[in-house]
Amino acid sequence: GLRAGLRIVDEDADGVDRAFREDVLRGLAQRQKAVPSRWFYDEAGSRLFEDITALAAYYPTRAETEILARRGSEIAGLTGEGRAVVEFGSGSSAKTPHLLRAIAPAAYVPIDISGDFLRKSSAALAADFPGLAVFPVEADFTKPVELPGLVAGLPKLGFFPGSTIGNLVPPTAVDLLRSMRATLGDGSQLLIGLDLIKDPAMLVAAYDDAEGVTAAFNLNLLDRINRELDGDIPVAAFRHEARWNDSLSRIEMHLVAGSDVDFEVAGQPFAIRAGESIHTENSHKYEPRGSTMLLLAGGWTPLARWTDSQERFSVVLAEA
Ligand code: AVJ
Repeated sequence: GLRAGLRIVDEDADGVDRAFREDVLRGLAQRQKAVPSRWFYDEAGSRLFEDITALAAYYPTRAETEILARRGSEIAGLTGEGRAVVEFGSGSSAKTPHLLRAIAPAAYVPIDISGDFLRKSSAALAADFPGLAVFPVEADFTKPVELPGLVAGLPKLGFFPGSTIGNLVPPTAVDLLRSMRATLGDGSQLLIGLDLIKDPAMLVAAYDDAEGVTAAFNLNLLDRINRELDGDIPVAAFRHEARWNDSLSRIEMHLVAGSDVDFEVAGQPFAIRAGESIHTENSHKYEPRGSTMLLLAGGWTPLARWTDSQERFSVVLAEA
């Protein structure tokens, strides 16, 4: 059953607005304009991301789900019984049932910054797993999170699917892994999804689909800025672009200006020249040794690694 939600971070609407405004104003003032990708996920953006996961070209969701569905008993053999599963950024918790069915945990602790989403998906999951104790925690998991006292005595299995770690540049990714280590404690394990380096054409196709859903997802950020930060960015002057940055091993998403544009956001003037871009996302891809080095730097020792049948995506189990 669903236990009383614990409100650890109570960031009010003003607090979110302030952080958004600061990130956007700082990012648009840079020589390479940039807005952090975490601001994609307003209501429209979250819906568009769900649409992305169903696209033929966007392989990560299907590949990772295949791994979790097929490797459940192997994963369970290595995690053992009786752990509390702690999911970071649980969102809609779409992949969680596979894991919960496989390892039959003692408790499930979804952590998400979005309380509404968290409560809805926790309630749905608790209904599907009637015997499972569910303790949702509304918090920013980029910092160490205090877990509910009722799971304090249980060994933890952190769950961080979706290759969300890929959105972070390596130093930030290492900080996050260390925070998770602090949240989960000694004796814990982490099950994490990492996307693999592959043919750049396949990578670019996954981030620039023919249906234009990813383009809409990227451009929605400008609509959000205009709406929430009193902006007048001419959205139609920008086009979506996905680039493979080979030296940094990442897909980058940009919004490229088709003409010289002047605009305002929150009373501040900005200008962008034709051909210049606003950099909106990094999605880092790893080869096996790179993911091992990243995890080790973050305080985690890999125990096992699985890929899907087409070797597009990896899931790694590591121990503290
Ligand atoms: C949710 C961060 C894993 O990087 O693949 C999908 C977001 N961006 N298409 C990713 C995303 C464009 C996605 N993550």
